Amino acid sequence: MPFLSRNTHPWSCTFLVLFLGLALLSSCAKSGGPDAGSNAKGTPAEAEQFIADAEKRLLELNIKYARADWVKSTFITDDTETLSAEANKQVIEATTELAERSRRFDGVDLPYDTARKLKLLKLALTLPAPSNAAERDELTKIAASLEGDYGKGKYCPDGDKGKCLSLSEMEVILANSRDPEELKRIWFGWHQVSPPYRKNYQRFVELSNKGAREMGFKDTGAMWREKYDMESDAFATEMERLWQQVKPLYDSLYTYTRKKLTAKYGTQVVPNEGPIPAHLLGNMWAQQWNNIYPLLAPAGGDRGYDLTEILKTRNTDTKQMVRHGEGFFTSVGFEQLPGTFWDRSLFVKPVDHDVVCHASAWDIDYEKDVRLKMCIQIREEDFTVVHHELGHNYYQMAYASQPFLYRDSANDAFHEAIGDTIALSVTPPYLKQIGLIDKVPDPSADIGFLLQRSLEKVAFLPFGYLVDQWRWKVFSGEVGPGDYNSAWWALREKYQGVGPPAPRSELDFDAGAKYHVPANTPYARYFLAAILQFQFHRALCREAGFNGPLYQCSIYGNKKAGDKLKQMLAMGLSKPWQEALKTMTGEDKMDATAIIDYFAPLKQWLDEENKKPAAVGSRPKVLSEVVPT
Ligand code: X8Z
Ligand code: ZN
Repeated sequence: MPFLSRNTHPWSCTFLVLFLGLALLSSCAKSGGPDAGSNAKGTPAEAEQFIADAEKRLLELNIKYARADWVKSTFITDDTETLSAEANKQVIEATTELAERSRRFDGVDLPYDTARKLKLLKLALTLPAPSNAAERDELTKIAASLEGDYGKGKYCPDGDKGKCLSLSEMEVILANSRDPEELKRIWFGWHQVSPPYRKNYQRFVELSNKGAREMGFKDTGAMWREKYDMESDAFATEMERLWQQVKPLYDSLYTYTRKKLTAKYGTQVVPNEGPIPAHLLGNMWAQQWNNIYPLLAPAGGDRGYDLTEILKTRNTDTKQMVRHGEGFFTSVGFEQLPGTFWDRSLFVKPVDHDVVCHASAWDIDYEKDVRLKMCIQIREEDFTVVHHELGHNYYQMAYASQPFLYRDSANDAFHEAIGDTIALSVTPPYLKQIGLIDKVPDPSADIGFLLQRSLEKVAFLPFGYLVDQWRWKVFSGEVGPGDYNSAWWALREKYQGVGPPAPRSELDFDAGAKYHVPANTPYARYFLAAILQFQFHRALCREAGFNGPLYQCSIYGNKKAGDKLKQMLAMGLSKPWQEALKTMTGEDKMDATAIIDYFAPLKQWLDEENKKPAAVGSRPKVLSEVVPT
């Protein structure tokens, strides 16, 4: 629910979930003020006053909620969960009531902004919360507990409570170990976290759908798809169009990766027939493969530096990691982050209490009190995530001067794409400029650079696409509770060509082991953002007057590109996303040609490599050979 999620301060995570989950679901049809229930049409002047009052009231309640939810997410206890849920309930009640009352302006001829804000308010209200109070409460509680359960999740090998591993610790092992047995143990260990809440999730889906239907939607998934200023079905078609554009690139990367993994582990571990086992790809969800770059690096064309090594050797601390991100934004003309950001953010995983470690960027007061919550580790992956999160924070500050109902991104994928767009400018010459490397590697390292980046960006595409394919099917009932797990793996095999380390059953709940499922955060945004960020990058590079290959462009220090970016960010949600896109790129459609251009030299190289005989077997397998299409 992008418009309602605007009312959620942390972009991407926790709170989004709460809002998407709780708020969505708990619509309390409370009768409101003096005009509630009146059939009389309101006048344009009344509509304007109504919106002004609504914005004031919602701003206050949302700030209260943001504070309570921040405390909850940085200190998970029963009490903080209750306090946060209570504040959330107040936001929900007010929003519900206002949306009800706004109906008296339906069909009235109104000025553009008033009409748009009324529409946003109504969209915010399309929360699938059953009107039945007991069901609404049940749903609210389930939604709160699901994210908490994920956040508290641990794996204690051999049941020894003294040796428990957090998700962060397990992620490090998944990234660095090359022992398939250890990788498998850790993978299974983490995937034990979700079966206990599988039943709750099932109930959550039922109740949420009930709410969505009461609001006139087919189901919760259809409601999510409505949020893109398009017909629900047209949006699904648009996603598929983009996926088809990028699929050949993914296929080339997949084939190459498979060959290298077979060479490393043998066909006993990577069977010639069938998908790549998910525990071998360096990431708990096999969603990004950059951590196994060392296994895949081109023989004569390694990228020539290891940022994790460099950051560690220099004893970079978490604050310096964030300073690097800030430094990029200020170089293109953004202000420094406010003092309160540094005082109030959470950068380090506390040792003595549970927090929601999944990174998120918060907008506490809708002005300057922005914060980062992230258990930062000193490694390249987190260097990139810091840029991602600061993109959210700079967006939040850029639209702070808009009226409350416009304080959000053009659509949720825009919010996800900004920091990543900046991170695309983290090129070797940039790293040299800021003193992180001594020498820019020579051009023979370009393929290594592109390969590393493709393992982060291209490998992600099918995962980004399939998470909501699964959820949409679950919400629509096409996948019933008895098939949650088999449907999840069918999609993972079909799109990613990845399978579980050993057969799974319906006692498992592997989709639930991915944060955004228990947290109820829509995921299509990340797929779209993965494509949009290259479109943004191309436009900003053009603005900066860069003419070379797209992958060599960095807008570091370029105020002209920065101004262009700021112009779009400052629009917030005041115009449909197509207009925002046009402001920055001159284009009004999402388009994958930029990501394809960016990786064109790599694609050519991969295709040459893939023609060569494999060390094991006669020829590297392509995706369609191992996974029936
Ligand atoms: O959840 C995130 C961000 C916060 S919005 C850390 N991402 C997705 C994920 O981790 O699954 C960024 C990439 C995809
Ligand atoms: Zn994000």
